[in-house]
Amino acid sequence: MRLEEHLSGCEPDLAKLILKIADSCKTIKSGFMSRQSCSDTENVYGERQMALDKWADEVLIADLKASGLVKYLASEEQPEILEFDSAGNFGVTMDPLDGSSLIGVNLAVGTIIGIYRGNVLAPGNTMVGAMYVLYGPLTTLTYTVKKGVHEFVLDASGDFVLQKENIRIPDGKIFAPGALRKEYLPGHLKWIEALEADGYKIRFSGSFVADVHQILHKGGVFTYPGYQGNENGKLRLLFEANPMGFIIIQAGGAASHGMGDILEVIPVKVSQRIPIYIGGIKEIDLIEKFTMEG
Ligand code: AFP
Repeated sequence: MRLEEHLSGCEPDLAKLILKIADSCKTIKSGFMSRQSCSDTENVYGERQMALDKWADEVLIADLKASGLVKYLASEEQPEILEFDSAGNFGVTMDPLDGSSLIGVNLAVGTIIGIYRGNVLAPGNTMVGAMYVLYGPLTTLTYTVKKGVHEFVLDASGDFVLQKENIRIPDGKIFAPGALRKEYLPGHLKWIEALEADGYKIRFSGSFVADVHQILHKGGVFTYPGYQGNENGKLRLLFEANPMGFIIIQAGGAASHGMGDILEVIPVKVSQRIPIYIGGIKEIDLIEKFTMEG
């Protein structure tokens, strides 16, 4: 089944928006080849290339502006929320190319999207949909509109076709821990030691979207915690934590900042950072217990 057909039961404008973003992601995917995956360097023809993350940002901004569906657009690459003169009223958050520092070493990267009605400076639990596209050996698109989490793969004819429907996060013993161990806060260290004692294996690629995708399929937990000197961690609430947390929660998992649900946080600024724990409910319950104990 193609993505268009799968979205046929969805509210028409929301379906159109998801399809528009899917098309933009196909353009981004083609850019990895045509733009020689260079980052502010010269390609084989001696032409100067714009960094792929900045180019992907321009592709999405242009497409979403032209769609007439989006009024507010917040991008990790832009300092302010963009506002379009549009008939539609969707708000979109985007990380155009998460993990972009890995492009040079050919590891998986992705595009992360959150969809709101109206402004995006709102708690994650007001999202009406979220999706990500992962550019790995295959290009996959995972979306939710609060009716399950579904995954599509880009086939040779350029269509996203259904690969897995109603994904549920399984039990698993993988952990993807960001930040430096010597800078862990006490509750976090205790939690990491508990996971290690329980036989959890490390799988951390440096690409949040790829690491969370693996957790969605194999179980376990991703974390980029707050750490000494940076109690809010590294990753962004609007662009990374909320959309991926929303998807994992829809798949039966949980998303926490260590003290409670990430999706309940009221953002105060676009670039807000937040400690992240995303994955299975039992791992999230445990970190919240350890964090509360101090
Ligand atoms: P880039 O987009 O600059 O590559 O950053 C990726 C990222 O935001 C996220 O995808 C990773 O989980 C995290 O940074 C990795 O951070 P460290 O480099 O500190 O491990």
